[in-house]
Amino acid sequence: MKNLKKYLDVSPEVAQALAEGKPVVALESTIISHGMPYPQNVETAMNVEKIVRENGAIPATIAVIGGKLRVGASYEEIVHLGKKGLDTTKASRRDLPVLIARGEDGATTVAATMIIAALAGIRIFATGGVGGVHRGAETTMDISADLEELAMTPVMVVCAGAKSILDLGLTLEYLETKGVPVLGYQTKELPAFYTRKSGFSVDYQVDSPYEVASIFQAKLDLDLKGGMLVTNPIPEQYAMDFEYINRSIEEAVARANQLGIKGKATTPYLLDEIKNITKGSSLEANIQLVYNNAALASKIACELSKLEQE
Ligand code: PSU
Ligand code: MN
Repeated sequence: MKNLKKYLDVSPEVAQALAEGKPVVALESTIISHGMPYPQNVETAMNVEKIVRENGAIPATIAVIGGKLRVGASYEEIVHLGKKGLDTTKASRRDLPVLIARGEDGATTVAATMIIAALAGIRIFATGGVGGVHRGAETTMDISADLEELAMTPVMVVCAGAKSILDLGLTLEYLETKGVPVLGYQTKELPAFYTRKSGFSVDYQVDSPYEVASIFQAKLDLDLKGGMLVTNPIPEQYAMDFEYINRSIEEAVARANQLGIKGKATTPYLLDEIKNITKGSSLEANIQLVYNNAALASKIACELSKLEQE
């Protein structure tokens, strides 16, 4: 890789942890700028970092700051992105070179966070939900770049499944075609973000952080291209009513279609509209599932770092 140092800006704490083979968990920043309102976004991001530490790993929040690929963003940088909200560029794979050349800021999606994590040598990444195949993709061709990234970049993503703003069946088909393992943590059913159930099955149920780490190690050792998706259901006590949330999602999708919302604006629009339709009650569920994923990702990172030292 040419001149990586010119582009990457890794915090001293994360750099040292990586050099010593300690567990590190990457965290994305679109969830901060576009996924939640201020100030809950900043509060959640800081709590997530704390949870990662409590579970034995080092957090590395990733963003583009002044054209640099920042790994281990500071509190000030997180506040900056959180306050700037939707005015921050939502940065996926295609946006990175432009932001770098222009010296601008960007909040990284799952795809862009995976790229930057891999460049820095981080293997595990925790978030809320991933992008996927949108409903109606057979005519709109709206398929998140997150899926292509999972197909090619060697980073494990721990999430709470995907929101049913997506076509979950088509999303699973796409991941199968691209050779991405979809694991369910202590479940056979794909969780649907706000709910523990979706009506769709994962490829494999896994039951411990060690098991997940050993599957991923085999994938890395064999140099099989791409990442892996670990889907972790929202804790029971925070899960939303299946019928209620699905009705709210239907309403949000219908409104987006009426307004002709397209491209990268679609996912942020739907997230915000669902929050409004549910009068904010979806936000608490969203926050809790992210905490749950951060804890699991950290435990997996600890196991993987032990395996790597054997
Ligand atoms: N899904 C969520 N919350 C999110 C996102 C998706 O439930 O915050 C964000 C993530 O950053 C994800 C991005 O990578 O949206 C996907 O956007 P798109 O569908 O435009 O690829
Ligand atoms: Mn899209």
